[in-house]
This record gives sequence, C-alpha cells and structure tokens, in this order.
Amino acid sequence: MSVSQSRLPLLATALGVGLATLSTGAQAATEWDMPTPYGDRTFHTVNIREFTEDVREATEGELDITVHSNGSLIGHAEIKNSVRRGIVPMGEVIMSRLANENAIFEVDSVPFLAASYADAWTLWEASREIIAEELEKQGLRLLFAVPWPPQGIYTNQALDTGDDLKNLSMRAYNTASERIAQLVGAVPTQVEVPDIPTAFSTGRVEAMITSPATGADTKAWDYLDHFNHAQLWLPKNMIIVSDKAFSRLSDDTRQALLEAAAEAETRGWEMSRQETDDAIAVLKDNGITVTEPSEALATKLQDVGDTMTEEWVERAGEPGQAILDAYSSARD
Ligand code: PCA
Repeated sequence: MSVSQSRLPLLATALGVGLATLSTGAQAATEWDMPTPYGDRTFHTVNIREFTEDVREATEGELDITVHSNGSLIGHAEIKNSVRRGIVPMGEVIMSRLANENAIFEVDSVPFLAASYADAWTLWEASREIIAEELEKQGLRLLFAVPWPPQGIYTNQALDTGDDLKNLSMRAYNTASERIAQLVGAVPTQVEVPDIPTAFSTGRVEAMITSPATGADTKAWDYLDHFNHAQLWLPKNMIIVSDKAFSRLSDDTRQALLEAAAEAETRGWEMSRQETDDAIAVLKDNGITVTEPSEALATKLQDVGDTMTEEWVERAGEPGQAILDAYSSARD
C-alpha cells in the first residue's frame, strides 16, 4: 500500500532522505469514493465490495475504492449526476431510474419481456451496447450490470385477483413499478429501500413491488404477510465511472479495473440467481406466505403488462425497436 501524498514530506524528513528520491519510487495511490444506494446485507453490495477488493489486489493498492453503501454518502436520486459532474468518480444506480431521460434504460422493467435469468441475460446482451453509448454521450462509462431477483408483490391480505390491489397505497421504486400500481388501481408512492421500514411502520404504504431479496433485507415480515412470486421483471443495477476519472488512471490500472468489472458481472448474476431461492426461504422461515399468481391474477397482470409494453415501445422509439429486434432474434 503506498503512502498518501500528504504524508510524504513528513516521512522524508523523518528518514532524513530527500523527497525527490523518495517520490520517484513511491507513487501515491488513487483513492476513490463510491456511493451505492443499497445496504450492506444486499448481495449487490457484497459483490461490489468484492470487486473493489479485486481492484485493490490487482493494482497492488494503486486504486483504492471505498464503498459508501445505503445512500450514506449521496442519495440514490443524486448518484448518477454526481458521477457526471465529477463530485464522485464512480457509483451504482438502478438502470431504470434513468427512464425519464431515455426509455431504453427501462427495457429491463417491461413486465414479462424478460422474466427469467436466461431471458434477462439475452436482453442484456441485446441492449448493453445501445445503453453504453447513451451513457457515453454524458461522459459516463458502463462498467457492469447485475439484476435483482424477479419482482413480485408484497401485501398484507392474500392476493387472489387484481382487485385485491385496488386503492392500496403501494411502494414503488421506478416508473414501471409506479405504472403497474396505477394500472391495477393502487396508489403508488416512491420510497427508497433504506426508507422502507419507516414507510410501512408509519402507514405511508401498505404493499410493495420488489424482489425476495429486498423483502428479506428489509425484514418484510415485520409489516407484511404475503409475497406473490409474480416474476414481473428483473431490473438491473449498473456501476458507472466518469470518463474523466477513468482516463486519469494508468493503462495497467484501467485494464485491472475492466477485468475486475467483467468478473463482478459474471459473479453478480450467479449471486442473484442463488439469492432468489435463498431469500424466498428466508421469507418463508419468517412467516411470510409465498404464493404464485392465481389464474385471475395472472390474467390481470398479463393485461397490464401488454399495456405497459405498448407504452414502452411508443416511448422508446427506434433504439427501443432495435433492442427488441436483437432480443427476439437472439431468442429464436
Ligand atoms: N430492490 C430494489 C430494486 C428492485 C429490488 O428488487 C428496490 O426495491 O428498490
């Protein structure tokens, strides 16, 4: 581990050697702060910490990234622009949060378009380049993306038909979860993960769409009784770095960062898959009733999904169509 720049003169004096001799050999490490929106228990955060450890090792401490989880350094809503404006060099955001900028960022939150891991991966391969190009226009480089487990519906009462969701105040986290709530007659409210327990305990919300993972991480059994494993979509978190910060790194460090990112993506997808079963087991162990959609509910959700797909295709225009074409030909 190199000595930080500010301590070099002191050390040089103490050792009685000239600073010039010392600084030729010891290059100060680059220290980066990385804000993420989700907590330490979340498998995404575990994966990201492993990634930063890999980078530290591969660069022999040249690039030292500190992860600030749970929105503690910068709130989720501000992370992307903070990276863009150079306030922090890198960060994590859920991709679909950028849907208001461009609908292609929300391609992974179109209901039932890619609701299994195999399909989600095919869709990612079909969309990654267009999404990376869109980020590039903003001076951002996409390092890797990892999906959450399939999204389902948490309620207090058993969920038999779509009507059971009517008038419920429903926690949402992106425009797709907001829209689905509207289309089933519920009332959506945006709440970030760290605020979920308070939102339920104060009665601000009484149902939510999220994964088994986030339900388990936030101890959903403290305020909810049912989880419907509806498998609506698998939204991804992405890790972005500012081009400016990236270009200041040495060639070797850049290479090490990209290699660790590719490994983190592969590992993250595997962790996510495993987390689906593990988290469902945790929910059950803690008394949550886990069900699959009844025929009536499935029909309703399919209806809503069709509407949302049409709306998305309309909003996403030509790039959206290009992604869909690439996706369907890869699936054939
Ligand atoms: N957890 C995050 C995003 C999707 C998920 O499974 C959330 O609920 O906000």
